[in-house]
Amino acid sequence: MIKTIKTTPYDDQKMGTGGLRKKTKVMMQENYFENFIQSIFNTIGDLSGKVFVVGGDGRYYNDKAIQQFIKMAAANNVAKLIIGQNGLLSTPASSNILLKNKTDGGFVFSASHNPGGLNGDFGIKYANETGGQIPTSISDKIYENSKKISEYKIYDAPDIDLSKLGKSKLGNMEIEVIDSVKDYVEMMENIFDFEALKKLFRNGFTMKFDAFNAVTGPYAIKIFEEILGAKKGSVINSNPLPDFGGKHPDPNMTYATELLAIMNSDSAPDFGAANDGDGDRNMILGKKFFVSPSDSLAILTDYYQLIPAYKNGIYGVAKSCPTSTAVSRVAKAHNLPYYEVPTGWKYFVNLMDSKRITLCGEESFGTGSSHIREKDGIWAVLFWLSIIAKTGMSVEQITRDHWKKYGRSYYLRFDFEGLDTKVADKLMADLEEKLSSLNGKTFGSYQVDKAYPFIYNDPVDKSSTKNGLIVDFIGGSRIVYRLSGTGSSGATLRVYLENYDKEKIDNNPRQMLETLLSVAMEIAEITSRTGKKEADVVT
Ligand code: G16
Repeated sequence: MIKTIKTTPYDDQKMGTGGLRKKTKVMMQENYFENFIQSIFNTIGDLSGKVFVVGGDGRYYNDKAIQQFIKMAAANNVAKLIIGQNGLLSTPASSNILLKNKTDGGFVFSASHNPGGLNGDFGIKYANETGGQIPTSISDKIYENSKKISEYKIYDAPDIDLSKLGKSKLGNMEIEVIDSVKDYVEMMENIFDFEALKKLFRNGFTMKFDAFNAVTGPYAIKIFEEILGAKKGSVINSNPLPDFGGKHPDPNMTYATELLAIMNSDSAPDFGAANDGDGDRNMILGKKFFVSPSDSLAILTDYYQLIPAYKNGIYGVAKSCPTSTAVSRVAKAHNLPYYEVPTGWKYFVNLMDSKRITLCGEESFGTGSSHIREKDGIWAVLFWLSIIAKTGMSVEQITRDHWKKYGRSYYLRFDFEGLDTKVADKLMADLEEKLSSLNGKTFGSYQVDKAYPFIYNDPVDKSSTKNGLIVDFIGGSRIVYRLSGTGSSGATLRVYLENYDKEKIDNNPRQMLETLLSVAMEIAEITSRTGKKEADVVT
């Protein structure tokens, strides 16, 4: 039986950079999740004939949310749902299933790299038929709808058993529970040379992959251990748990402590990697060696010809604005079209669909290609392993070789977290006001070349987006300021620093950026406005 439930709107359901992300307890408020899903359905309009992919990263409230979603979809006339077994699908796997089955959209219940559990975060990522997350023009409509919502429809029925593969029905809606891993593995086999990778492991190559007890465990066990032959135990924290076993599934130098301890020990394996909660972010490590995500994108681009799927050529490459300029030098050397977009994977989608780019990446530990319309953590790991297999070099040798060839973009991101939203907004507004007065000004040895807001004009849909403030210095250094779009409470100011050096490639990034950090603090008056003398997280 279909029930119509009367509800009252919440006024905070505006999506950020990676969908709607809230504290789990906020998401669990009465009708909160349901209001938002109904707002999406209302925005789409007629749902008859529509097919959606559904999954999540296994975090707390996933089970309840998926059951509610199924019942609401059936009540709203959706024709079919394709659901990952036990409700599990990584974000890249979901994008693949969406595109492969030419469905009308996909839902991943995940707050990505944010912690899970009752006291953690929950989130909803919504992709449309492009396979990528919806553009702002649509999320704005959903937000408007959510502010006016007065009722939602839901099927009054028992929960669906998601542990069994196969088809069933709820009302007129078909439900197909699929293997969460199978299609993804097939896609990877079609991109990379798996025989070369098997040989690498046969020859004794060792790795550790940290899945943070989130969604990538089953994917990583299947691919690295079962198919490629990495030693049993190469994948750690492989069991998806509702609270991720208390881990913060953010693959970076601050949160991947267990993996970092392994990789920094004298008995470190040859290679280390981690993915985030929903499997779209990645971190790459060598023995006692860290690869910055910006360098990773540049290196993958430089070696694209080694990968079967790309060996006949790629369209071009793109990075997000705050990502270092390293990849731009590679693009130039290979004569590849090169684009810079605002932060948010969705901005790459138009460039991929219009065949302007094949590879892209972001400083926030995301790299990917047009095989899907999301960033892809395991893909990045397989790409690195392929470079190692084909060149015979270690992670460190590959990276140092890159710096020798192109120079090095010393790069770090400083996050000032938990700021009062009003204070953070004012800091950015005032900084934008004074940007033009900075032109030509000197701060110690740094002279401002040009200071300006980053404005992106999409060549495909002609939309214009402003996100981030840039201060370029003479000599190639730069500061980018922007506010995070993925937090669940308060504001986070991100300060991205880059110092390019053609000759000096062996220095410590922190030392190389210390003076620029003081300049960045001074320009934005960070301490006097926020009370923070230093960043909370440095990645
Ligand atoms: C999301 C987007 C990414 C983006 C990131 C930025 O990542 O999908 O494209 O780089 O947010 O985060 P922030 O706005 O906090 O800097 P994810 O992995 O959280 O979905």
